[in-house]
Amino acid sequence: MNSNPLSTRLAGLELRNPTALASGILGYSPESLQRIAEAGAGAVVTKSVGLTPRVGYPNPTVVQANCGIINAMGLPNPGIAEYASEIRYAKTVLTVPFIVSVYGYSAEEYAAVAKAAATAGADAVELNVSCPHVKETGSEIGQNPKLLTQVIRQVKAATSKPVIVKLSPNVTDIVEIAQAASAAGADALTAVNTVRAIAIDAETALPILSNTRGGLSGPAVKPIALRCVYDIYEKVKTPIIGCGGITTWKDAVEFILAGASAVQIGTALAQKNPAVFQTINRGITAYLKKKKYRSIKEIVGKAQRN
Ligand code: RRO
Repeated sequence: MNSNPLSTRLAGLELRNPTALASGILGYSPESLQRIAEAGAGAVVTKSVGLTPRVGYPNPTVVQANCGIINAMGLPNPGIAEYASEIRYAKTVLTVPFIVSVYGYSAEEYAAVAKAAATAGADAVELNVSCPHVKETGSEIGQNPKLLTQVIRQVKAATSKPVIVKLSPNVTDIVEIAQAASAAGADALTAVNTVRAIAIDAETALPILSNTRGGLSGPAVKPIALRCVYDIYEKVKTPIIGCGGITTWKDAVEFILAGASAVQIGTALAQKNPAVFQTINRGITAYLKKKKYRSIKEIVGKAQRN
């Protein structure tokens, strides 16, 4: 019998616990990703990388909102050719599964970047088909089941590594999108990316972010993300990674009860410190013990009514 009640097998990856660093929070540096592993994360996800470098949007790119933050970074990244050597190095440093987030402007580009990341040593790729505010990529692909299917099929054909698909909450029916991703061969679904939002400065009478609109994350979006996980689990068999405002062990347990096999933590890390991973893992362990469950596997989807 497995003696670690927190261990999770997901998309072919063995996680010592169900908490992972969400994409976009700590960038790309292998050392800072390993610090998060040492603080207790069961896996780490990089910021999204594309085929060619991108500068991103000018400042301001982040603004504090009530119970969360709104960002429009604009996908700043070094491009996969430069990042591939960091991926190779990261594999010698990292002690937990290493997931590289990738994006592209076409199915071919997603496949090329995913292949390069996997060849360099990524344990899995997470397809960013949900960035809410960069044209011709992200959610423009992830809200279109046909395009999404093409992207996932081409990525699956280009690599044998697990393919995780990060979904957008900014759609009419997330279940339809999750079903398309699952049918196209996604090994896991991350639900969800940020919620489209805006902040306005009454003094200047202008939007605060240089890009005008951005994506809201943090506790404000938790009930939306939780509903997305619940809805997907009800209809789709592919494993789910919950993401959206998870700050405490109770938040994490709620996502697992809704149907998540693992959770990603982002904004809580930006607002607290890396100890949040250990605090959440300890809390989940205490909950399992108190409720007399032997492992988290026993509670995945337990809140579903049918
Ligand atoms: O870089 C960003 O502005 C960004 C991305 Br790629 C994303 O997927 N989600 C988000 O809120 N911001």
